[in-house]
Amino acid sequence: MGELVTEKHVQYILSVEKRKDNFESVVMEHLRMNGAYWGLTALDLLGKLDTVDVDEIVSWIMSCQHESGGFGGNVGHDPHILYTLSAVQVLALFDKLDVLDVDKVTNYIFSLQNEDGSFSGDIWGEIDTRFSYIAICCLSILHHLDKIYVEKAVKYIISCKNMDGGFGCTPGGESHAGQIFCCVGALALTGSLDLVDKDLLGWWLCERQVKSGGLNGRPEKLPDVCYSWWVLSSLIMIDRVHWISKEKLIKFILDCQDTENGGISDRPDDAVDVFHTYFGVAGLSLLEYPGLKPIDPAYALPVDVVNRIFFTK
Ligand code: GRG
Ligand code: ZN
Repeated sequence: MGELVTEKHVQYILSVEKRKDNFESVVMEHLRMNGAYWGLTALDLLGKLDTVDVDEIVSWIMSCQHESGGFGGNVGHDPHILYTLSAVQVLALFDKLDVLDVDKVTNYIFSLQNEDGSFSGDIWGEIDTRFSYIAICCLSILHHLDKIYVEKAVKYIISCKNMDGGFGCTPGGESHAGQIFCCVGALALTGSLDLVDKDLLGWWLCERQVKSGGLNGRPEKLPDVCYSWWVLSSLIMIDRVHWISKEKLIKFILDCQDTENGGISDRPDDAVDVFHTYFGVAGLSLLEYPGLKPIDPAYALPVDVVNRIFFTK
């Protein structure tokens, strides 16, 4: 089995951060804030966060903040809760949370909570359990979970639980590993994991491992490196990670590397991108692959960053 080509991945991530004129950057323009989170968290897990210009990134992040308190995907773009979490996470990586006007950000998040406890992603109102997770994760990082109706938020998430033990994006929505990560993560962060049927959900999640060792996001679907994050982090949070083969999953992720130019793809021999590079590295970190910093499965941030948030003050 090959090894993780750490140095190549570092070079790949740094090159994508800088490039402004290639296809991937054009596609990524409106999600640059998410891209920054994926790339920079991967760099940190690889032990190379010190290779970037912190001040430049922090001032770019702050220039993406809207007067409502939310962040856009790039300068001048509309705010959305998706980019707001990425902005807060990147500031946490750099230990720069103190540049934030915490009331402004937390008021923005609270403004998105609905009567039934759910969250909209922005003023246009789309509701999804992704946004429940994001709201809870963001507020928890900012020590302000008390700003929202937590009990109602938990109740809404539970209303999205299915007979198979999984969770969907709204009540009655099909179980999908991505939504399961969001719901289990939100329940973990609010101390409500007792509301999950761990054996039933663990069974559904471990069935996501296919012959090649990779994980898919739903029955009958193809395996994809990003599910090494969505599925594995959920299995860890409910304490059932020993129900899959870690060795086979490590091999699958390593097989998705571009060993020449760096980067990780969704499946072996596909084109690499920053999203799958991050989730491949994050998955390997959860699998305790040597040389990587450990990552927290609920906050999706390196464990040392989470410890700094909660144990220094
Ligand atoms: C901090 C890690 C982190 C996340 C923030 C945005 C978010 C919260 C979570 C997204 C969860 C989610 C729904 C992930 C799934 C993404 C994905 C690969 C969707 C593809 O779905 P399909 O149906 O593909 O197009 P399949 O794999 O089913 O064929
Ligand atoms: Zn994917």
